[in-house]
Amino acid sequence: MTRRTQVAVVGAGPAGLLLAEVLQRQGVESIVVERRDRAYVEARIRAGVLETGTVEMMRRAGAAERLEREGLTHDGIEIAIDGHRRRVDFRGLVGASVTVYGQTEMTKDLGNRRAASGAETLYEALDVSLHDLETKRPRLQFVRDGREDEIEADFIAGCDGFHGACRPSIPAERLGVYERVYPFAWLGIMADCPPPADELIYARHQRGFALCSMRSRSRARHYLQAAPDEDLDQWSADRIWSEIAIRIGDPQGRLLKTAPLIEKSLTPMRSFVCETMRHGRLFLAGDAAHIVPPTGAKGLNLAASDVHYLSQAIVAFYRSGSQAELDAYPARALARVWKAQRFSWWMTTMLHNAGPGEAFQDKIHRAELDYVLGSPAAQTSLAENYVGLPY
Ligand code: RFL
Ligand code: PHB
Repeated sequence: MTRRTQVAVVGAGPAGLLLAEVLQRQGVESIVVERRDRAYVEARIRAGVLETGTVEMMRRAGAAERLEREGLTHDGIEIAIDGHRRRVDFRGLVGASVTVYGQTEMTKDLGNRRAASGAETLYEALDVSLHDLETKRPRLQFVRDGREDEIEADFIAGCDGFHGACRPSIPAERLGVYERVYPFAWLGIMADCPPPADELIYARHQRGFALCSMRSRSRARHYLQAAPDEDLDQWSADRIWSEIAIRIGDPQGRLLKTAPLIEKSLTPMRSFVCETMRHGRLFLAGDAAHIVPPTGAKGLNLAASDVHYLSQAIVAFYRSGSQAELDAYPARALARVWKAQRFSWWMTTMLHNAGPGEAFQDKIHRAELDYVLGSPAAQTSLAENYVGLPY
């Protein structure tokens, strides 16, 4: 059967659901097509720090009620160098803050909003393929419940993440891609215990980077710099907790509470930008077009800013018939993407150990961090980028 809609959205992650719901509230209809089932999508533990702009996008999607009630406002972060902690005061420096709220919760809220509005989300859609992208009637084909299905749309939004089907549908010779892979990864854990401080602690230590984050006052989310091929079986809970304690400067474990691990995973670190965010009537948004290393907490927030620019362009098209905003989408989105790439790369290199044979780099990065913590001007720049550049 062939379904017909205005915007066919591939991927029900934050980018896809946010786009579909923001469009819905502006009278533009869409169908979302997702490879996994809803429970899987909503349980994927990832980001946790939202910029003001991302919170505003949740409002524009009509899905911010619980976020406004349960999200934790953070006015700053702490940075530890070799165990000595200092605070960077975002509110004092730039008059803004961030909101700590799990990506899992954000996806659930958007999924509920979408279900309540009666708009269609087709979960467990397999073998998605894109067709006729350079015509006015692009199509999506896929298999669901063992049957072939098709959507014909005015536009296709590629919100299917880094490993999705949309970016590979652009002819290789048209793709402009920039990439850097880092020689380290993050070992991440989650546990039901209070975090060691009221705000996040980013730590640079001779033994490697550590981050103490949270999902709530009773749920901690922590990360340790590890090798990209680290064997997680070598990391018992005790070893992980004591390593975090050392790296944040709390070797006696006075601040760091512990609890059984409810998750343990390894995340590779990569910077990636596909500058071809549009091909005919296909538009990419979020991780489908770009990946940042997580140190600056920018990935999910970039997905939200892409959705801001893309939804504006699509709505303008339906209101005025003009393509101008659609034509401008890649340049507008990329201007912000590259600034967040720079910030994420800078935070990553400054806070991690560069590894064996890189003693000079390590000295420079440590000196840079020392400089930042001693300079109100440098801290202002960090704060301005961390809370999110304006749209
Ligand atoms: P997603 O979340 O990957 O969603 C894409 C969706 O598309 C589906 N899909 C397909 N559907 C149909 N057909 C196909 N062929 C498909 N292929 C894929 C997938 O199943 C999925 O549901 O991309 P999206 O929506 O662009 O969202 C991006 C964010 O998820 C990502 O940038 C962040 O999680 C990155 N990130 C962080 N970002 C922040 O802003 N702040 C943070 O604090 C932060 N911390 C993190 C992070 C990412 C992490 N990991 C695991 C990569 C911490 C970590 C550890
Ligand atoms: C998280 O809570 O998962 C998190 C927080 C800050 C980051 C990255 C991840 O920079």
